[in-house]
This record gives sequence, C-alpha cells and structure tokens, in this order.
Amino acid sequence: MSTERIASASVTRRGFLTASLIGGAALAACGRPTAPQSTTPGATLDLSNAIVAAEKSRPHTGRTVTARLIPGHADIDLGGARARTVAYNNQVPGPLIRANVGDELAVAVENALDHRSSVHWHGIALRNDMDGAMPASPDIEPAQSFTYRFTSSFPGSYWAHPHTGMDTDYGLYLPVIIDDPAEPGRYDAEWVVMLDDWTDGVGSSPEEIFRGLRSMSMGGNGYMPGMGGMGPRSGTRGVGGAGTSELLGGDGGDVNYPYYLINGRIPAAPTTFTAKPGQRIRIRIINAAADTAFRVALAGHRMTVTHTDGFPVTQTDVDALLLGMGERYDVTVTTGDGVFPLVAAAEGKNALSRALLSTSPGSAPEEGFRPPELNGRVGTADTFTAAPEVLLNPKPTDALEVRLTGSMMHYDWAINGQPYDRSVPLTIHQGQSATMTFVNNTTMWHPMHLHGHTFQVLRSDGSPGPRKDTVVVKPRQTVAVKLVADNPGTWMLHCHNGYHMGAGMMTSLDYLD
Ligand SMILES: [Cu+2]
Repeated sequence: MSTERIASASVTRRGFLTASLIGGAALAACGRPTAPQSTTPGATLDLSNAIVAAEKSRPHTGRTVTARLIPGHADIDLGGARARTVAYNNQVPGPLIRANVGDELAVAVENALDHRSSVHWHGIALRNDMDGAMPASPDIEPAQSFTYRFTSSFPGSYWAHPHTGMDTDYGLYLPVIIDDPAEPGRYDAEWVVMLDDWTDGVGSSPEEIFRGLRSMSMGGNGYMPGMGGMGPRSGTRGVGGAGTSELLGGDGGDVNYPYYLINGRIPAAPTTFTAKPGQRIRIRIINAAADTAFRVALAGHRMTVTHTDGFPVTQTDVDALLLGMGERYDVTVTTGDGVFPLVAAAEGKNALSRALLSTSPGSAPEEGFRPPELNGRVGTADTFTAAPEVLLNPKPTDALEVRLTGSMMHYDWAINGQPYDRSVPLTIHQGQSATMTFVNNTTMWHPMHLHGHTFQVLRSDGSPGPRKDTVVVKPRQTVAVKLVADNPGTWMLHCHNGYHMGAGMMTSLDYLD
C-alpha cells in the first residue's frame, strides 16, 4: 500500500466511511452531516513506517497461500427455500481460507457487487493497512479488485466479512483458519460450524430492516413488510420485539428473522457431518449473525472448550455455549454412536438452527428438538480462563473508558455519547498497555469487538478471564479488558450487532506514534 493511499483515506475519514457505512438512503433518513477530519501528512507517514516495522516482526515462513473471493449476486439454496442474495463465490458460507502461522495470505477480491465492499479479517492481529475496514484500508469499488496480503502471528479460528454498509447481514462470510503446525493433533476430525440469522431474499432486506428500526425511533409504526408475521418461520413480534434472555440480561435482539442457519442450511434440511463412534472431533463454532446470539449444544454430548476467539483456555467442560455475534469457540467432543443434532438456539428468539452429527445409521429427532444440554451448564466468556501461555501479563499504564450509549426508543446507538461520524477516537501509544472498560448504560446487550488485537478479559474481581477480540457486555454491566498496544494503526472498535453498528456504535483506537 502506498503512503498516498493511506493519506487520502485518512483525510476523508469520517465522511467517506459514514456514507459507505449506512448507505445513501439511511444517511438521508438520519440527516447527519459529516465533517472530514484532517490528518497531518507527517503522522500518516510515521504510521505507515510503523505498520511495516510491525509486519517485519511477525513470523514468516516464506510460503504464500493464495485465494480468490468474488463477492457478487447469488441464488442460494438454503435447503428448499431459495434466496436471491449476495455471497462470496456463489456459496454460503464462502470458501474456507486456511494457512499456517507465518504464511503470507494473498487473497484477491474481485468486487462484483454494485457497491463498495471490503473483506475484514475478524480476529486476526494483522497489519493495519490490510484490515479490510476504512479508513485503514480503502473499500473496493464495484468492478475493481484488491489483493489483501498479510500474515498471522497467531493460530486460531477466525472469519471474514465485509465492513461496508449492511453487508454484514447478507451471505458474505467465510471461515478463516490459521493452523499451528507445532500444535499436537489431539483430534481425529474437524467440523467448522458457522451460525447465521437470515432474512435477505426471503424476508425484508437488511436495509429495509435498518430503516424500520430507525423509523420506529422517529415515530413511525415500525411495520416491516416481510418481517414478523410474514416471514416463513418467524413469530408475530417482528422488529424490536424479540423475546428476552436471562443469559443476555434483557432482549435477545432487535430483529426476528425468517430463518436461522447452520452452514447455510435451514433446520428442515440440515447439513450432516459424518464421523465414527468414539472419535475426537474438534468443532470450530463461529457466530456470523448480525443480530442473534446462539446457545449451542450437541445432543448427547458434553463439549470440552479449548479456545475462545482463537486463543487457548484452560480446558473446561460444558453442556452448551452462548455465542454473541463475532464470537468463536473451539470445542472437542468424543462422539457417541448414532445421529445427534447440533442445535443452535436463537437466544431469546424462540427459534433454532441445526446440523447433524452422524456416526451410525439412524434417524435424527424431529426438526424442533431441543436437546436437554441447552439447559445444562452453559459456558459464557465468564466461564473460561486463558491458558497460562497466552495470559497478558503487563501491568496496564493507561485507562480507556468506552461507554455504550443509546436506546431502542431512539435507535441512536453510540460510544461515549457520540455516533461514529462524530466520535472522538480513543488513543494509545505503541508499546503501552491499557485497561479498556466497557460501561453499558443501555438496556441492550452489545458484543464489543476490537480490530487488530486480542485482549485479556478481566473478571469483576480483577482475575484473568479468556483472551478474546469480541466480548459480550450485558445491560447495566461493566466489563474490563486488558490490551497491549503492539500493532500500530487505526483500529475499529464497535458493537458487532450490524444494526447497532450501522446506527453509529463504533469508534476507533488510534496509535499516536
Ligand atoms: Cu450493540
């Protein structure tokens, strides 16, 4: 990336991003003028050098792994129901991208959409100018191509999705796995499980939903054609009326979806993963949804949790796991003999998705079956502790406060009282470490995600929790995390609810030098 491109992206930062973030219609609806912020060329140049220096310090194997992604229009079979939508390479989820620690990934993206797009490498602490989020890396114009080139220092389960507009609630997502060849192989097979909430092509479009959520706040009636009572499998509550969840401390979400999917399939036509009885299976679970937390259980099995957001934890057994949007968990199970549904219940939404694990001939329980494990010991981030080798030990020198603000009533989600187009970036100096404290003043839960870093969650007593890049902050709750500023750049910090982010619940963490 040239210095000029970084500079121009920085100069047009707020205005450019907001326009691409929520789209012309939504921008007009909320009527917020944006003021470009100026950045001194000197600071940009320093940042560019710092990014290059940080990249040099990463491990490099000398091997390059190439992949090609074409975001474009697609006709997707969800398992009987078909959706005309957008997807990568005509499939949902998109193709798995996999490399080893230190390999260079060279992913050529050809934008076949009719609007700007980007590919953000969620969870990977990569070089800032390849992050796939404005302003650090420019969006890709329609009919244009861009090749993301980066290496990952850390193994783990990651995923990729656009960071442009409401594209976060379409079929544009894929798993990304970084392997550590030195990691002992303690499993016989691997199952990648991507969870999603689905509306496009079968219910309202994400833009219509966003306008509906906004119009409710502006005094409209919030009626959403295709949502609520009109979706094939939805309830009658529609937008703004999802049920509540004790685990999430309030409303489950803002949107009732027509479908919930595992690996692109509705529960009536699930995918099947085949193994042998008694095998150890590593399951990588990724929540790619826009507005849905999932409670996941494998009928007849306990799950041993090995990783949170790609990083190892002290292994802990659970019956079920709660995943907010953007969160990943790796588990291992020892397979029983039979056909077992892996069920992802849409938390607080009275609906589910499922896939099947089959180790011998037989039939699965009926489509709506809810395994008793869903109500057993449910693991959340609080349940886990980072493995000793990945604890972040430095004593924090800085304190960063991230107040989560806004309400359903006004749909004015923001950070520190300011929507993204007016946000004041958080700042940090390279080499320092900080405690970042999320203070949720709202009545909704928010899965907060920081780009470019994996932080150490701190329990309320200050003891270490898991390493994560996305952490659920419940209503009226405060969650502190510790981070080390070792990856210079401008990094997005936002709620991973696509609609909250679209409304403005985003800021950035900017390195000062
Ligand atoms: Cu949120």
